[in-house]
Amino acid sequence: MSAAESLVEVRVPDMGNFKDVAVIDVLVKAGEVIEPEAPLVTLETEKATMDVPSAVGGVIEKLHIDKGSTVSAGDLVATVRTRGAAAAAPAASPAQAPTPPPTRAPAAAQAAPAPAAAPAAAQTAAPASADLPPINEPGFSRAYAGPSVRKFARELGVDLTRVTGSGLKGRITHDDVKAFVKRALGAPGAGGPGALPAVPVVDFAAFGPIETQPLSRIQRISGPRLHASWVNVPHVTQFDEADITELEALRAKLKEQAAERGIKLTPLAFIVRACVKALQAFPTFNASLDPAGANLILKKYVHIGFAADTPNGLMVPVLHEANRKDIYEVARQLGELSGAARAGKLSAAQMQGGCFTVSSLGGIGGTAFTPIINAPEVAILGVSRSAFKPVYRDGEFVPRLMLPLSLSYDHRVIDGAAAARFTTFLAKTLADPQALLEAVP
Ligand code: CAO
Repeated sequence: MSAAESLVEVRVPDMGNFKDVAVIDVLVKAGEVIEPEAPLVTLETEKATMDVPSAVGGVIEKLHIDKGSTVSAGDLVATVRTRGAAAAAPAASPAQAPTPPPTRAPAAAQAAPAPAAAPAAAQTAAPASADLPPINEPGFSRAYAGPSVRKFARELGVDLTRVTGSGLKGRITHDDVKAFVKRALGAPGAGGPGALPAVPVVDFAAFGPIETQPLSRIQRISGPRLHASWVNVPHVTQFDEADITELEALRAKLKEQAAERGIKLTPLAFIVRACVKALQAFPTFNASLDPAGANLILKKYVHIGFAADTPNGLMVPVLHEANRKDIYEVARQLGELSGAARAGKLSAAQMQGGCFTVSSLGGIGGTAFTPIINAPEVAILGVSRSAFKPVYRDGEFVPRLMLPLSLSYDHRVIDGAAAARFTTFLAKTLADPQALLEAVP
């Protein structure tokens, strides 16, 4: 042995009242090079398991215990040959024996000082991912895991209190820590980092009779698009009401006359006309973000999509150049396009180029809803069923026909104040139907 080398005895630390504790695993072999704090053996009491670490690094000169044997405090576990400064490390004396790692139990072991590695590791703990929650230190020191698992968890920034142990009696293993990190980052095969958590798979037939119906072709196309918008676009919905008492009175007067020309003058035609004016007044609503999200593309045309409920599912025909059409032309084209949508005869061009969408459920019912933006558009107007409500005017309540508006907008592009201004403008415009009848230049 050279002068710089020395032999260090690693002994079983104080384990409180426990004696004749089973050695359930031997983690190193004679001749193996180990780092300081490397676990040598795993012991199991009636209540817990714990690793016995070596306080020093070096080469395992001799192992003194076998798997399956029993040990008590002070028993010799291994002799480690150290080099240089390591020789000065705590050694043969039982009083200087390596401290046991904290375990959930026994109580005496919990009361023991923290392992030497922990404070140093705590200083260097750098989470593998900023997504991992911070470490709960008191909980971490009580977690039921050996020193090497603790060290590993420290390196990855894993809070052991959040890890479920799969080992004997709930002991946390390396694999448990790895599985935790994989889950936190999004497991490979589940979509990689940032993957959405999966919805549980349920065997519905286990609870009663069921019938399986395939989604329609349109549902299969529109579903992922709706989902993409829902997860990519920060939606906010602004609610408002428009007084359409006058509008409905005017529409009732004009309806028959329009019908003679083969036009169904529905509330939707007025709403689309009002939207055109609002989009002209607030150009950021008639825009899209570029794919990098760095620029806003303002459109100099106004093509308005509208949701149509068809036997095959939701379709969104587009009324092109809505800004160049008067109310009758808007109404005529809305009728033609919704007819074509219901018949499944819309061309691709008739569904493309939309800048803003109107989704009217007014003919069906409801008081408000939160429509999903037809991305990359930046806003969508939901319209619910109008109803007479008491409105306070000039010192008294008067019955007014109120139309509920629900404007969902992309908050990356549109501020809440702008959205409120937009719906206020829209409500004011709908309250003045004569202006909506004006010829379009
Ligand atoms: N409040 C009260 N009544 C309303 C109304 C409103 N907001 N909007 C329409 N109505 C009335 C109409 O006046 C009409 O009654 P009359 O025949 O007595 O005039 C009746 O409801 C039916 O109107 P309509 O449906 O024929 O015409 P429309 O222009 O209002 O709507 C269309 C056309 C295509 C938008 C509609 O048929 C439709 O498909 N709506 C569903 C849209 C949808 O599914 N949106 C959800 C998308 S998100 O899943």
